[in-house]
Amino acid sequence: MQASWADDPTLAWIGLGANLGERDAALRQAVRAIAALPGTQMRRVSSLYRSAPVDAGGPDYLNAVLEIATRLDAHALLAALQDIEHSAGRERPYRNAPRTLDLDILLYGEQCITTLALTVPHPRMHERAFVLQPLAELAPERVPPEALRAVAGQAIERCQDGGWLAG
Ligand code: A4P
Ligand code: MG
Repeated sequence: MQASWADDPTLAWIGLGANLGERDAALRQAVRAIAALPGTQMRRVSSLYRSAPVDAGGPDYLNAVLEIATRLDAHALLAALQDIEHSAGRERPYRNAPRTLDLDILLYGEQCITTLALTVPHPRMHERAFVLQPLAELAPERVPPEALRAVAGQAIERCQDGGWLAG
């Protein structure tokens, strides 16, 4: 059994999305809940973006990316994020259904992880402006310029700087 605690904190980037309910309040609450996880420290948050649904229907999304330093291992972090999604009323009627809160692990340090439960880097992140644009604000070295160029045609608007967290 893999240990849930690492000796040194790992930098990780979490993608946040919501397209149902009080979207900005849900994202703010999620950031607070992630920052309160054991062994976890919030470092920075990106601007807030409004984006048209990609490969999905329903209302526009609000999206952002959060940078944390955590001693939780990647699977323990995933389980914690799923608990937070559940607390926000997340339901999963079908794949890519509209959602009150989606929390995805985009990057976990330099690790590449492929298990039944978890794929890191997130397998679809390089196809999505709503991930790459906010991630590039925080960790430009992790976003290849050609990937950003490839998603330049997607409908996305930066609607607030990092101050959105203050509400
Ligand atoms: N899983 C595997 N790898 C990861 C990871 N790196 N992070 C597994 C999080 N979860 C990961 O996810 C299904 C399963 O993926 C989990 O049980 C976990 O073990 P889910 O959130 O329950 O459901 P889902 O919606 O089917 O998948 P997912 O991965 O969230 O979908 P996507 O591909 O991320 O797409 N358009 C805009 N504009 N903005 C959005 O935020 N989001 C989606 C969701 C589609 N279109 C969007 C947006
Ligand atoms: Mg998800």
